[in-house]
Parts: sequence; structure tokens; C-alpha cells
Amino acid sequence: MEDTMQNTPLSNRLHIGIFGRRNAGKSTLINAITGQEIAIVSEVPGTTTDPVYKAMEIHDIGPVVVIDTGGIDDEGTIGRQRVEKAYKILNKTDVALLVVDKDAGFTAHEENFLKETKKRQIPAIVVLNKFDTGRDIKALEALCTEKKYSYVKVSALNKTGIVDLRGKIVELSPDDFERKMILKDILSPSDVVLIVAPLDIEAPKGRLKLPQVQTIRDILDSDCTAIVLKEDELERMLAQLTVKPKLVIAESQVFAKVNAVLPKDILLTSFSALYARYKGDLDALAEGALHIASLKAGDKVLIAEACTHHPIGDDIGRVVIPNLLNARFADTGKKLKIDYCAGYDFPENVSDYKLVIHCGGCMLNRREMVYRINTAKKAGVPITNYGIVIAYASGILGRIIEPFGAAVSALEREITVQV
Ligand SMILES: Nc1nc2c(ncn2[C@@H]2O[C@H](COP(=O)(O)OP(=O)(O)OP(=O)(O)O)[C@@H](O)[C@H]2O)c(=O)[nH]1
Ligand code: SF4
Ligand SMILES: [Mg+2]
Repeated sequence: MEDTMQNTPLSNRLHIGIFGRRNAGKSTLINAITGQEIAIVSEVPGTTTDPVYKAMEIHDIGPVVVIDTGGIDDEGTIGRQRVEKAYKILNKTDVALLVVDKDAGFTAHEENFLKETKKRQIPAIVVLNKFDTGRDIKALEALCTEKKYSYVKVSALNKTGIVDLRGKIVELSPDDFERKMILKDILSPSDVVLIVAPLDIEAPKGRLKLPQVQTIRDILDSDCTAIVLKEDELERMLAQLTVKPKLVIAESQVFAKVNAVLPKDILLTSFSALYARYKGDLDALAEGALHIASLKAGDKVLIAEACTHHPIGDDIGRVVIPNLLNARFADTGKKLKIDYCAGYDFPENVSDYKLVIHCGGCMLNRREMVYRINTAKKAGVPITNYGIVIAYASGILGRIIEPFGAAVSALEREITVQV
């Protein structure tokens, strides 16, 4: 259990968000749920400013991350920013806890919050807190019953009602909160999968990337064999193997090389395609790439990266993709207008853009990635991801999505652009 607690990436944990007005007892509740002094508690309203995360195990669910947030009723310029920050946490929340100080009751803040969770189909539990003070809460209970809100009565201070709350979380947590497999569904026992992992400047020091590690685990879980090799070893390995590999998975920077040496009858895909499926919607992201062909100079494109790292070398988001997109207008001297967003700052409105290009999203949980895809879909803006754009530009989008039988119509419309 210790091992799971430390090693399950945040992105694969059920995200439990704790929300509510200032002083409702949110921080006291995260401390009661986790059994640790994670967050600062005080009678001063507005004590929690930035979200606080704590990874833990919940029996019957497994690895979760509990997130304490600032008050949803904060005021003033900074206060409103904190409210926004708290609401942003909803983008990745699988189960929402709305803490209500039973003596302060329900206000428009609670009503609005529950409307929002309903709209986003996020299961919400109303936590009627400060139950120890003994005052009557019949009216509040009647309200919850009438409005069909799921609720529990707790005293975060005395840690009573926490077992009931955990039970409710187990009951309401979606069974499929994470897609359980990366590629298990397309493998049969004893299949051999080759992973081409270049050790270039972008490779993390002394370890493999998270998608590579998770994919290897999925291959082993499928009773298959994973062979990890660098791109220069691929031809030699193919010649040596006495069985035909079921699949070759390549990082996008070596697509051209791998595509050139890999016989056409061996399936090829990429981590970008695997993760588009695992975290989001492969059909939508593959289709999104086809819109590159209709971009015009001056069009606005949003490049969204989930991590805030310093760009290194020919950074894929800052250099490789912009160059690739602008190459089409090179002779006119004109360019696309490219905006960037990083971390959790994905805009709520993307309707100004002609295309959104997202990173692989390996550090995001599935709910957040799906939320971002849906934000683009609702605005009628196509969305794709880095690796899929590179596959498209290299003329192999069709090949990398073929293993999943995805987007056949998209395949037919595929047009190769000049890199
Ligand atoms: N009596 C009683 N007091 C509580 C309970 N839960 C929290 N409190 C008190 O309520 C006050 C606010 O608690 P916090 O946990 O800091 O509240 P919060 O919602 O995190 O507040 P902000 O971070 O300011 O948004 C503190 O004085 C707590 O001791 C409870 O169950 N019973
Ligand atoms: S979440 Fe995005 S930016 Fe972060 S490591 Fe994964 S692909 Fe890169
Ligand atoms: Mg707090």
C-alpha cells in the first residue's frame, strides 16, 4: 500500500475537491479526512488562498487526491481571483464536497456551486458541518431532501461523520473515473510491443517519461512483452526478432525515422495517440489536426501546455510546432498569431481561436483533459495535440491511428502538409 501511495501519479487518482464559503470548515475537513494537519485552520475568513493537495488511499476506491480550496464567496480583486482559482479546481474534480456551515446555511453561493456541478455532471456531496454545536438543522436537511442533494452531517472539528462521508464518496465516485487501460484492449497475451524512446535533450535525466512507464506497465499487465529501444536500434531489432511485433510505439520526434524503416504491415502508433485515447478523445484530436490545412496567415491558434517548465532547445510547443504551422506561409512573410497558456490557466472561452493545440496532457487527469476538449468543442473550435500535429505533418496520422480503428473518415480526408 505504501508503494501505491507514493507512486501513483496525481493524474491517475480520483480527485476529490473540497469547496465552500470562507470559514465553512474546509481546511478542518481535509485534516479530518486525511488524519493529518495538511491545511491551516483559523477563524479568520480567507485563510486558505491557494489550493492544497493531499494524496492518500481510500478503502474501496484506491488512490485519491483531496484538494482544499479558498472560499467561493471571497471578495475584492484578489478575493475574486481566489474564487476563480477554486472554480478552476472543478475542471479536474471527480467528486465535489460542498462544505456548509450549518449555522450559516445556504446562500446563492451554495446554489450556484451546485448548479455548476450539476451542469458539469460532477457528483456533489453537501457536507453539513459544525454539527457539534448542537443547533437544529432540520430546515437544512429538508432543503437537501427537497432538492435531492446528497448530504452528510459531520463535525470536522470532532471528526464525527467522517466515516459516513467516506461511504458517500465511495458511493458517488464514478466507476470509470479513469480509463483503466492504455492499450490493453488492443493486445492479446504474448504479443510483443516495441517502444522507441529517443534519449534526446527532452528526455528526463536518469529515468523514463511517465507515459513510457505507464505504457510498459499496461503491456506487462496484458501478459505481453515490452522491448524498449533507441531509434538507431530499431532495424537491428526487427531483423533479430523471430516474432512479428504487434505494435511499435514511437515518440513524435522519431516518427520519420521509424516510419521509414518499419515495414508497412507492422502497426505503428505514438504516445500522443495513446494518451489522446487514454485521457481524452482520439477521434476528436485526430480530426482537429485536419484543420491545419485550412489555417490562414493571421489566424489565431492557442498552444496549451499543462506543465509550466522552461522551454529547452527546440521546444516542441514554442519552436517545432509554430515553425511547422508557419512553414505554409513562409513565402508570404506572414504568420499565424499564436497564444500560449500553461499550467491550469486554460481559458474558459476559446472561440477566438481557429485551432487549439494541446500537449499530450500526461500530467492531467482524464476529467480535466475531457473538460478542455469539451470547452473547445462547445466553442466550435477544433482541438488536437502536439504529437498528432507532428504525425499529420509527417503524413502518418492515418498510420498512427489505425491500430485503434479510429477516425476512418478523418483518415480519408488526410492531407499531407509540407514540414
Ligand atoms: N465548532 C466547530 N467549529 C469548526 C468546525 N469545523 C471548523 N470549525 C472552525 O471554523 C473556523 C474555520 O475553519 P477552517 O477549516 O479554517 O475553514 P475554511 O473553510 O478552511 O476557511 P477559509 O480557508 O478561510 O476559506 C475555525 O475556527 C475552525 O476551528 C466544526 O466542525 N465545529
Ligand atoms: S502534461 Fe503536457 S507538458 Fe506536462 S509532461 Fe505531459 S505532455 Fe509535457
Ligand atoms: Mg481553509
